[in-house]
Amino acid sequence: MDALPLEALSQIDGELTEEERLARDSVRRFVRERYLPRAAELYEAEEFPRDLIPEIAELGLLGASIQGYGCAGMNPVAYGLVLAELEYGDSGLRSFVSVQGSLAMYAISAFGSEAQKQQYLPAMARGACIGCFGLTEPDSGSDPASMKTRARRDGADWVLNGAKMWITNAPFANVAVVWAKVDDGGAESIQGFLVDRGTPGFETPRMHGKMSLRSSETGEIVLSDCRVSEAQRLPYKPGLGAPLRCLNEARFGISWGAIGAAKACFDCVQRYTRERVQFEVPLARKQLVQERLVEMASEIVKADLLALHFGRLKQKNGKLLPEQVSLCKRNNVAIALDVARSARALLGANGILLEYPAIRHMLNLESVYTDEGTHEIHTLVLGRALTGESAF
Ligand code: TGC
Ligand code: FAD
Repeated sequence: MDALPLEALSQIDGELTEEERLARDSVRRFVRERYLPRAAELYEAEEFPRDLIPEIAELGLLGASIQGYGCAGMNPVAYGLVLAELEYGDSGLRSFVSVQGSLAMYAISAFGSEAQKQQYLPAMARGACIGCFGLTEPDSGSDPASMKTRARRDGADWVLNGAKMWITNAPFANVAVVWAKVDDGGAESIQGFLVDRGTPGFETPRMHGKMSLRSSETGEIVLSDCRVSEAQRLPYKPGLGAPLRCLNEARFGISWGAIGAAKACFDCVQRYTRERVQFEVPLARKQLVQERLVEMASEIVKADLLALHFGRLKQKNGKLLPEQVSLCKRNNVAIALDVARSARALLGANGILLEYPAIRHMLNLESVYTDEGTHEIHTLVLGRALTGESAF
């Protein structure tokens, strides 16, 4: 008897438009033909495939949900579907696209001046200019309000000092969106600055030794009396709300992306357990194995439905409540990590080999569980909303 593919079980296809299916399928082809054959090697070598950036841009994936400025203007569901396909390949590949589009480009499109949008967005959509997003610091992760990076006004310029850490794409980014505290006439406020590579006092040393998201380049941003003009400041109402709005976009994308990683793990063990024989029968004939596969499939289908529901809501209303985004990110990343761990276990010893995708996704998802707001931070966001009490 044939095995039922996940998509036949959920029949999500019937809920998608032709355009959404086309966007998903073109990225599916790209990932399976161009990325997956290299995935293990890139992971082992701690290398992001920069040579693929022109193809990623050609597919309209950079700033995909932004309207105008050379961007594809995809609806939230199409954007989510393509991120899931990218993360079927590797969380590092999805992360590159999330940071470029949902964080760096979104910050410029939502909070930048018209001149900044014209200068950066079309080049970023073409992949000719890569961005990164510097919020986290060595002593300020879950609590970005405690950041130490400072911007001081000096005549017509701003002088930036401080250090950002764990910054995706920083080692090769052409422009960094840097969030810094400004002394605003006695009160402190958080503001965003666009710092171009080559600006004196701007360094981005690469971080090595990660055992997760190895095919994503992560670095620091070191700012030592780094001088930028007023034209490089994002001219919006100062406050933490602006970077957090960017995070809403990226978290929404991650909640779709994680499903892609989970599906890659499921597809692998659905095949493997039908082929691998122990005790003279395929593993798939064992009830404990079937139960594990059923749990994995159920959680993936539920995660798909959750993402689709909130995607359609975002499409209709133009935005989601932050708590809805937290619910999606928290649930979908947690189930993806559980699915990856189950897949690793079902593969037995083979599960620890890079030849199979489970261990790579499992280790990657440990980062995804922590970045864009840890699982616990999203629990507290929802806890605050449901009780009216802040427990941060
Ligand atoms: P709080 O007092 O709650 O809020 C401060 C101001 O911000 C507003 N706000 C939001 N606005 C939009 N969206 C949200 N999600 C918002 N959450 C809060 C809020 O209304 C308020 O506005 P105003 O006008 O009244 O001032 O702030 P808090 O300091 O208590 O912190 C809240 C908390 C803990 C939820 C927040 O700090 C947080 O989310 N922390 C987690 C930090 C985080 O997620 N960092 C991610 C860095 S980027 C990254 O990880 C990239 S990974 C690469 C990849 O994508 O693959
Ligand atoms: P901490 O905040 O120190 O938390 C440590 C532990 O304490 C966690 O379990 C956390 O949930 C828990 N905790 C914290 N506060 C509370 C509380 N109030 N109650 C209960 N538990 C709590 N940042 C960027 O700005 N840009 C990037 O591009 C970027 N890319 C990243 C890429 C990778 C691979 C990784 C791993 C991280 C990246 N980050 C980036 C940083 C990421 O956003 C932070 O790691 C994350 O926000 C958590 O901060 P932290 O690591 O300092 O942990």
